[in-house]
Amino acid sequence: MEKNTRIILALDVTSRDDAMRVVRAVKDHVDGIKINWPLILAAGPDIIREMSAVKDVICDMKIADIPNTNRLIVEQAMSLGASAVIAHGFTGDDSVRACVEAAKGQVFVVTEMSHPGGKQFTAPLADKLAYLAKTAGARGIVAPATRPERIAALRKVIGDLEIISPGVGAQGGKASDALNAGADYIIVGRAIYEAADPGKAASELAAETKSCV
Ligand code: NUP
Repeated sequence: MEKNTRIILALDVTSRDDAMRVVRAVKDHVDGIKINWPLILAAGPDIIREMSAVKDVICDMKIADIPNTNRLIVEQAMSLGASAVIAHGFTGDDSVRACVEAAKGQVFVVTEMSHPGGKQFTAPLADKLAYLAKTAGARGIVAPATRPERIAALRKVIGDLEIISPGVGAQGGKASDALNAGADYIIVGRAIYEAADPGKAASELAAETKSCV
């Protein structure tokens, strides 16, 4: 994935037409597109292939199953053109390793989730989940822009693995805080695709990210 604006678009719209409209407007201001269940269920899995022709696609299926099922899911996502997938780590070392093997390393492991409920169960385990990502050979972790101090702490656990960080905008996090705390990319959904002018929203955000370290 290019590292230019360091913005990954969370394309959580629920029709192919909306997806196309938003991507057309913002493609010059984002480095990648994250696709989650709402769009996959609304538009069908081929949307992964279609979007991967425009930008690198991260499939955010939050894969959380036994190793064999994880492997099957990842193989399908990668064969549709995904560049990387997002998996949960609480399923354990073997399940994460199955994803890593099937994705040839291109896995981001969820650590502490960005929403308030993320503090309940994921926060107490986040350091262990980050360590698991590192030891299992993942590409990186997902860490909360809503709590930049946690990005900095998790960075210490993972060294030079990548951090992608959701929670900017609609969830209250600030792009520059997340990047300055050590995130490689921010993930932004509603603040872009719900804006009256998504292209303008993305370009303004890009001006902010470009001023970061
Ligand atoms: O901890 C997480 N928080 C989070 O918001 C892990 C995620 N993968 N996400 C995803 O990031 C969420 O599912 C959504 O697709 C995106 C954030 O969207 P928004 O809050 O910017 O609209």
